[in-house]
Amino acid sequence: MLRIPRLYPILDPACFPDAAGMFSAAEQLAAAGCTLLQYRNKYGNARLMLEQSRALRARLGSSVKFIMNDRADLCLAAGFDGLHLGQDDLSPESARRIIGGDRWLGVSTHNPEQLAEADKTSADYLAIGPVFATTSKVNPDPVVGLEGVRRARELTRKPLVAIGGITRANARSVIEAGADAVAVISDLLRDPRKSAEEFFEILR
Ligand code: 3NM
Repeated sequence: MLRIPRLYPILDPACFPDAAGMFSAAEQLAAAGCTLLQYRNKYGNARLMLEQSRALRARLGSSVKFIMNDRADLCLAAGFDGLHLGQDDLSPESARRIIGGDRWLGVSTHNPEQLAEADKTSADYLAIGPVFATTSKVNPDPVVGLEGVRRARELTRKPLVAIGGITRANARSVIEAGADAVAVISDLLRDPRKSAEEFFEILR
């Protein structure tokens, strides 16, 4: 079973003024000790997404594991280390056939039924969310709260990633509820290096 770092930053180009800002944030996160990053782009075309993914890899090298959101094809094309699927993407088994057995596969879930279902697949880790209210996702599912994290913990032995509205102020409570890691967009945007260092300090 894989060992997932406590902090799992998600880079979404929609949250940055330009690509250079996103690349700079990625470098700062790596400097703070982040070893796992997800690239999530809900608006870009495939060509742009591949360009940005390759640029991320070129800048950060292989010390960081890169996870592609949604797109198995771009995961392979960019030489990424894993793929993260939502409930409307390819099924985990279909995606697994494309990415092979060695790359990481993560699956987003939003309630106990989805989590139990995803637990039966070859996913390497499961995500549960949104734990708290979030403005980073369009049409988020209802918040599951810390109780949702506890319930998820009871339903799987796979590494559990909590997502949605997680900040330095509430991250500790999310880990205490049973999550192995927190996935974060907003609370890493301002001064990414300092913020990530503070997350690591809080989650030690
Ligand atoms: N997925 P922030 S919540 C990308 O519930 C994403 O599956 C979610 O961003 C889910 O840290 C979310 O800014 C947004 O709240 C996370």
